[in-house]
Amino acid sequence: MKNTLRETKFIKGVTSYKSLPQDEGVEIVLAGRSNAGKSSALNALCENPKLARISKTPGRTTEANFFEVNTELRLVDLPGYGYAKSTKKKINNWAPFLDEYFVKRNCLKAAVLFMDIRHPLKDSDRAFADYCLGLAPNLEIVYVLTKADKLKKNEQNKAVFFLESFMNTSNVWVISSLNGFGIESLRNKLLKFI
Ligand SMILES: Nc1nc2c(ncn2[C@@H]2O[C@H](COP(=O)(O)OP(=O)(O)OP(=O)(O)O)[C@@H](O)[C@H]2O)c(=O)[nH]1
Ligand SMILES: [Mg+2]
Repeated sequence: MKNTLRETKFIKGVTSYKSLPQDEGVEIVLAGRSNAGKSSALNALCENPKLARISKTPGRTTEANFFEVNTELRLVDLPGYGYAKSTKKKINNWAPFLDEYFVKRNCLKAAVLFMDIRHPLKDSDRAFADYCLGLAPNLEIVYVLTKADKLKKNEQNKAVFFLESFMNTSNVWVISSLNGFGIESLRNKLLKFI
């Protein structure tokens, strides 16, 4: 089957509410702790290793990077949180824009919460989930456990069970951007929001 996400293009990095693209179509934000593997996942989903920059230094992404899949769908790579050392101040400065974004953005349909499968649901992940649902109660949160290649199957299952039980959800996806595991399923899930 043709991969619709293959045509995805970078539109712009945004640091203020006023420079957002038009509030139309569907927007999905990609969030997670710094180094969780958001940008790698975006590249794997779009089959384009050059699309989003993969950080060697955690906390490199400081803007919300908007990517256009097609006229109907945009993906937004948010700056990583939870990495106190590098960009705490910048993220604090940026937070007012994020507040307004979550409250007002009509086209925003889902937040994909990326977590390293070896460290699911850190305090900052729970705080982020509470934060978005507080501002946008109808937002769907899609939980994605990344770097599955780092764990054996039974250990992966434990992480999934923990997440499902703790968040009382079955909206959990396991991926590896390294070997492609789960990427197609997640891609199909995201395309259902259109
Ligand atoms: N083994 C393995 N490593 C991965 C995988 N996905 C990402 N990584 C590595 O994890 C590191 C962080 O990946 P990024 O995709 O840049 O993470 P990010 O969440 O975008 O990070 P920030 O932009 O800093 O918030 C890189 O060294 C990646 O190569 C995976 O599926 N398996
Ligand atoms: Mg990134």
